[in-house]
Amino acid sequence: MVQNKLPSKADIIKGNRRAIAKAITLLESTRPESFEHGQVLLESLLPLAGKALRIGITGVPGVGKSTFIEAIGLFLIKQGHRVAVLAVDPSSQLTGGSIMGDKTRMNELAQHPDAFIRPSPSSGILGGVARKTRETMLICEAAGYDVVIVETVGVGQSETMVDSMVDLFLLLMLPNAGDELQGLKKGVLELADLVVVNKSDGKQESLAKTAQSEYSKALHLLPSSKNSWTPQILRCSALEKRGMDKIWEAAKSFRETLRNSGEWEKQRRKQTGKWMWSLVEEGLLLKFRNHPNLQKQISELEKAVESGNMLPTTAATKLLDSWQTHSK
Ligand SMILES: Nc1nc2c(ncn2[C@@H]2O[C@H](COP(=O)(O)OP(=O)(O)OP(=O)(O)O)[C@@H](O)[C@H]2O)c(=O)[nH]1
Ligand SMILES: [Mg+2]
Repeated sequence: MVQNKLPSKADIIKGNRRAIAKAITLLESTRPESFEHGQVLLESLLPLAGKALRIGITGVPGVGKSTFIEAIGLFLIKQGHRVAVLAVDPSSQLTGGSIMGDKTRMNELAQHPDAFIRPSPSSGILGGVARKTRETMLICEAAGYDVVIVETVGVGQSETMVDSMVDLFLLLMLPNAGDELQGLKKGVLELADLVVVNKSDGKQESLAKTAQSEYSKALHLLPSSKNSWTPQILRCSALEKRGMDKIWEAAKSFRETLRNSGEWEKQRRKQTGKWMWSLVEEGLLLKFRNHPNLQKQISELEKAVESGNMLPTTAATKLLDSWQTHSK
């Protein structure tokens, strides 16, 4: 890539969308040179990042995530905020990405000059998706987006991963409490700082009210959550764009509580440390698996373990010993 084609730091800070998009493309690149340029650029922008409120949003398919993001996004823009929406969708390689697939549900937001919407990076590995999303988040923050929303589809691991990159985790729920609670992935409810019962409109409004009180009870039965904040259960209608004010009030109150207790900074520091370690783990594993001197042994031992001729512990010890010998 020619040097002068690289996006400039100044353009990104000014919020130039083309420059932001280019920077993200560099970070997502698999070409070592482009990747390197992306990292240098990101490093130079780092001092300007970190000022946004980072919100993770999850919920089962059809709960109304896209409709909700459109509603809250437009609400926030009206309040003078600038909103970036990123997606983490480990399956996006197959589906083409959740955000792009239904951009029609975020039509107004997608076209707004104060919003930036980016679909999930299309890398099959969850760790890879996480890294790119984190880095994209930093670019967006440096570009002046002060609310970053990270959407994830409700499939297993991705919630925990999104939780490790945001400040506030918001769980959207359907108004039919009983079924929903059972259908939820274990542990997801415990991650939530805000639980929002969506579709509280028309015939479903009374159902939503019941759900709200059911969830309140359920949450109080759970052991105390990640921090000193008591999770709140709210209701909204994303379709009718009602309830956004209360949700935003709760989000601000959350930030206030955690800032006052010192947990805000602590959580961010912990997340960054964890991020470093996950990169180390990923890198090591990749080197290990691709080590030219280990290939033969890996496939032999794998076969031996799978056929029941060797204990996994024995095989793992052998491989780690060889790795140690070869990486000296
Ligand atoms: N009545 C009502 N319908 C809603 C509300 N929010 C979303 N819907 C409808 O629910 C359906 C699913 O909404 P989406 O926003 O696409 O849901 P999603 O969670 O993004 O779904 P996936 O992208 O498939 O995971 C659509 O038909 C929406 O119009 C709401 O507040 N009230
Ligand atoms: Mg959607």
